[in-house]
Amino acid sequence: MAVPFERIQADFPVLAREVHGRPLVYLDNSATSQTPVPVRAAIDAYYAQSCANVHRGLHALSAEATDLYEGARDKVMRLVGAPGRESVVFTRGTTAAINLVASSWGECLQPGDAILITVAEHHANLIPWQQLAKRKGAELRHIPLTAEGTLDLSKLDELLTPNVKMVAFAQVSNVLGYVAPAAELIAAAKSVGAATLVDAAQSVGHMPVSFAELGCDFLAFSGHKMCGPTGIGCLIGRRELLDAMEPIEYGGDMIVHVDLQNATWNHPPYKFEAGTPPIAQAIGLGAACDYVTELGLDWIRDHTTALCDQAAAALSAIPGVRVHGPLTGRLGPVAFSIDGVHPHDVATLLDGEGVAVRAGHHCAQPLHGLLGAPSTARASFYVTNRASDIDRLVAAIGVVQKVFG
Ligand code: C6P
Repeated sequence: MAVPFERIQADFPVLAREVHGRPLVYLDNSATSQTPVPVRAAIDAYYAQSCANVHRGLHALSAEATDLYEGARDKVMRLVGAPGRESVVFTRGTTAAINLVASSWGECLQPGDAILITVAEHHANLIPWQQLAKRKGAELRHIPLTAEGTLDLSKLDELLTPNVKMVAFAQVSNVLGYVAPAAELIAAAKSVGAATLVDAAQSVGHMPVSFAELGCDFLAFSGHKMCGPTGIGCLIGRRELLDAMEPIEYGGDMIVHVDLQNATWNHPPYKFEAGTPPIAQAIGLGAACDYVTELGLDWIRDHTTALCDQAAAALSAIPGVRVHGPLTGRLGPVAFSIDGVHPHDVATLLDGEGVAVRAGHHCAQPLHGLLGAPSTARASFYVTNRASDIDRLVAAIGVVQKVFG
């Protein structure tokens, strides 16, 4: 069911503010989404009433904080269909989750093994595998793109040889906005016995995502792109793999027994959560899980896709403007270039009109090399947007083109 914009306005007071004397149009959601009142209230309630460390104290506040923190884990488990709460590891974000897998699971790689990713990956799902491949004498292979800017699976059989041990890809590209054929990729990876990691930074909280239904081995995402706070994300992992993996950080809470020479590890997820965790942030993430569930993940996906389709059509109809990636079916980001104008100038002039977009390589430098544009401007849509935001974007692009003649 459609969510009325009045409800969204009430939940996101920031939408009423002005920047540079113009009403704000926030189109940088793929970088970080806005934070609704219920999420901020959950964080505030922890600090106001239950602020204490978790898993340690025998006093009431510590017990409350532990319940809130572990309750957030249950909410994440339900949102993404994780097989159990021990499969939900809290991390700093997607980047930390993928690095954890590459550093720990990656130890099983041998010289001559291969890792398969795509040419469109965010650096967070590229550099950890590059470094692992170098360390282990493994090969890093890449799935190419079609001319339209979606994944080209026509050569998958050639790329997916039996020595491929990991297939890792973004479920939604943070530049091209396509939704990857995740089920097909995971099934193909399984057919050669490869493990799979889904970078769900741009998909969890944007569409229904189920770890169980996908059948992948690892899933990584961040709180701050799905109405949650910064500084928190998750690695969802298959229990057998998490059991077999070594921790990559050592300290409090991740042990069972320590003597002066040796230590034994706690079970997952605690084995991977050394030290005081981001307690308030995890509680905020739990509230964000409630929030996106209440709005409805089908509605969020349909609403966002409809806005992306409209934006891609409107932008590509402007002479001198080029949209990168498919014109339909995108989920969130719409990257574009304006002839003769540097994307940083585009973003600066749009900001002057009250329209917030991102410009740069969006942490996907190799992809931008392939696009033939060292950087692009990117408008990205989410629950806080409506069709009139596209009108404001188009009008502001008119101003940019006027300034640059
Ligand atoms: N992309 C963007 O503006 P972190 O920074 O760890 O929360 O998320 C990293 C990350 C991983 N994968 C994908 C597909 C992503 O989009 C991101 C973050 C932001 O596009 C910030 S660079």
